[in-house]
Amino acid sequence: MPSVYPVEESAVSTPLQARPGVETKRVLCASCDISCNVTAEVKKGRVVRVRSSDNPIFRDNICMKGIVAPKGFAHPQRLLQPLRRVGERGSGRWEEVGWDEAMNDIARRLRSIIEQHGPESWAVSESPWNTCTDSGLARRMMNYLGTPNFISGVALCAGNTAAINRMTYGWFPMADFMNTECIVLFGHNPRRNSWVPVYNQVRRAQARGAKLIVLDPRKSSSAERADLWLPLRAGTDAAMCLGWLNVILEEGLYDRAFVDKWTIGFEDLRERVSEYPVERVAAITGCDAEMIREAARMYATNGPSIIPWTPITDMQRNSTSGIRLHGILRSVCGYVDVPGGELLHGFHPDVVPESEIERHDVLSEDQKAKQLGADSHPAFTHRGQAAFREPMKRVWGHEFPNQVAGCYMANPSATFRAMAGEGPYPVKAFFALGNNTLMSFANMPLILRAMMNQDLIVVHEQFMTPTAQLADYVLPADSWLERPWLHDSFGWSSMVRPAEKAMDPPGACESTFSFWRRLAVALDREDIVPWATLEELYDHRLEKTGMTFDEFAKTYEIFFAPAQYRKYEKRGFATPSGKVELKSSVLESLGFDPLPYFRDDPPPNPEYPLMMFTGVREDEYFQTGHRHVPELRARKPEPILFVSPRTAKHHGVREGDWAEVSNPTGKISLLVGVRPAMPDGLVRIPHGWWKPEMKQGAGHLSGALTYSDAMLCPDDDDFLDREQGIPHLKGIPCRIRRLDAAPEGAT
Ligand SMILES: Nc1nc2c(c(=O)[nH]1)N[C@H]1C(S)=C(S)[C@@H](COP(=O)(O)OP(=O)(O)OC[C@H]3O[C@@H](n4cnc5c(=O)[nH]c(N)nc54)[C@H](O)[C@@H]3O)O[C@H]1N2
Ligand SMILES: Nc1nc2c(c(=O)[nH]1)N[C@H]1C(S)=C(S)[C@@H](COP(=O)(O)OP(=O)(O)OC[C@H]3O[C@@H](n4cnc5c(=O)[nH]c(N)nc54)[C@H](O)[C@@H]3O)O[C@H]1N2
Ligand code: SF4
Ligand SMILES: [Mo]
Repeated sequence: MPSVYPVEESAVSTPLQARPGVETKRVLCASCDISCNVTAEVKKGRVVRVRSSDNPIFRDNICMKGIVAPKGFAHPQRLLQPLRRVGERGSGRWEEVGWDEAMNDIARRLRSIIEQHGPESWAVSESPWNTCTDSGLARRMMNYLGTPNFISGVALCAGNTAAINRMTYGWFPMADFMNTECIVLFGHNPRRNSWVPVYNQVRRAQARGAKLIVLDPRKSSSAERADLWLPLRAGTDAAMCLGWLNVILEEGLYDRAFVDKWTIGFEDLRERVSEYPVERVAAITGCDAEMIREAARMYATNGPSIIPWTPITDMQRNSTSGIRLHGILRSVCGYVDVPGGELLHGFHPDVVPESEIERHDVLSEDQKAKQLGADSHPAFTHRGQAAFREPMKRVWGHEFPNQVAGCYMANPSATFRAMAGEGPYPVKAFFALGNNTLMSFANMPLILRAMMNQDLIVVHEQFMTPTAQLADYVLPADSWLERPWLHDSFGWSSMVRPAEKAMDPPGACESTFSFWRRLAVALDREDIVPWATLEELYDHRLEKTGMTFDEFAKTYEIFFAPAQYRKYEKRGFATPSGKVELKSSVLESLGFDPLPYFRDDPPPNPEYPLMMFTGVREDEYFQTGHRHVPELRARKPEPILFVSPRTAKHHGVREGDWAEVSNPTGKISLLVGVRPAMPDGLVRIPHGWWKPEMKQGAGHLSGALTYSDAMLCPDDDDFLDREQGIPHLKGIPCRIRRLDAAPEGAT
């Protein structure tokens, strides 16, 4: 997702290298969430090959998931027709219906649920990088119909970070890889087949002499190439940052002029930070004190430095403090909105942002107040973000600027509880678009109960995922090769990139745009989605450029607003004080500690002596997807956990054994991989495993109950971040035991 391209002005297209009989299209790969510019080769109306872009800016950016996409989308298991459930929920029996019939019935049932329980009884989960063409329409539909209960995969990844970053300096910044002198990766591990553009930029920066600091409990491939590797204990990132700040403030390595003029709360921060002397931080993190000092000095004196956004901080007990601490480090060192530092872009001034399509102004204050989780964990809900309305308008020209879809969300755990009948009011209708909800949050047993308790579940999908298996309607989705896209970087940067449609969708597959348009029409509310086609909506968003989408896509591969630095000198920061809030007035007014802190693990439980973290991002798959693609599956047929040789020995497991990992939340089975790079006592669990070839329907769910990491992730208070209510996925007690027999479905 980050902007890692060496252009600051709008860049014009490079001619495509055509081969005889082959048509070439410029597309954006959406097989993961980083959206590389790639080229699709089309023969007789079908994409026959995906290759890298001809533009030198993008040429190195492609991975195996992008290359294999045409085969993956042509797979016999691809959903091609709308399906309606027959029999019990999860019975695995379906009948084919037409889109019109499906949408009319969905509209009728949704209307009746809303009449009976209120609009807030309808919740939607959607991940923007999968649905792409939504353009903010899910939120728009929900806002017009009156429900605040939107959740998303972004609650655990970048969306929540966006919302928390604002608490410090009023926007979610983008790291300037091109000009930086020092890169700090808090756990993040981009590779050749994992976020390849970020990987390439880290390599390029290192090649021109930039330093690399990696903080990771295990020796990752990034750690191997780092100038400094700090093997911190999982889940202690916030404490590490407090230690760095201690060094930076004590040794006077911060940017005094910036701090004096542009920040508030510095003395309070200094006092808080003094509670974390390096020796204490060394004890918490398990890292050498001298190394902590060295890293802090390198970050502060070798600048401009960047701490590129990392998902690792998004998923910890101290996520809010951790994210804030990254912002505070950037700020006190003077790296905000300067070349080589972290840039506050704002939206592109000539393109209507998705936020404007979303129309958060339409949802009444009463309905906003009903957003699930807003009372206990408000940080990214409407309540938590309300204080930014005026400052955002002042600085960025929008009252509700959403970034990475994450700034006005309901809390996922609270939403699942309400769906299960354990909330302040019932949620009885649930729509999932481009999100395998059941497996993509914590406490899968709860999500399962929640789904089984619904009156209406609608899933818009390419494949029969475990989530789809529980639906009333499964509607067939198009793919990124089969639709145009106007990609505005999810509002994170001012960079806008168009993608051409390379081929027609197969069967009755349709886009998310089309789904929302159809729903609006079926509800007799065409006024909510007044654009008849996706292209019409894009034309509307591009009006200021004087071009249609078609013309725009032929002219630009990348469209940037000219870079401007230190914009705060004109309008201040988009915080209530107009300054960088080292002490957050917003957190304070919400009743939380306004200063960053470290909350340690709950007391150890001798029954669960090991710690696990989820997150092996396998090169072959994106999250819970892709397991059906034979070329990819052949490379990685089974889910594998990783442990150190000593831990394996101590717990009686060997390389290639099947083992059960369990804790009070649930249990799953995985193959054992013994890796010297793992520290003792830590178990690394792969995310997102199910097996599309296994039996479908409730009770089976194609192996999700046997293999999904979400079965092991708790969401009780000890394992939720206080301010956001985000689950701690980086340090969960567990135990492992060898299994005598392989589980069902093992190869
Ligand atoms: N091929 C492929 N690429 C992907 C994805 C995919 O599914 N497949 N997913 C994409 C997505 S959505 C994301 S979010 C990114 C995530 O990608 P990465 O940022 O690479 O995330 P992970 O692989 O989960 O973990 C990265 C590192 O964090 C370390 N780590 C674990 N716990 C902690 C901790 O508590 N603190 C610190 N500092 N480090 C810790 C792990 O040892 C690991 O080396 O990858 C993206 N790229
Ligand atoms: N337990 C647990 N939960 C996690 C994580 C974890 O490690 N553990 N990781 C978190 C992270 S980092 C992230 S990024 C999120 C990821 O969350 P998501 O991005 O929502 O990923 P998935 O849940 O795998 O679901 C994506 C689904 O979208 C479908 N899809 C793909 N393209 C399209 C399309 O064009 N249209 C439609 N309609 N559907 C499409 C795919 O088939 C797939 O089933 O999950 C988060 N949740
Ligand atoms: S890294 Fe791979 S899967 Fe992700 S967008 Fe790029 S080519 Fe596609
Ligand atoms: Mo992610």
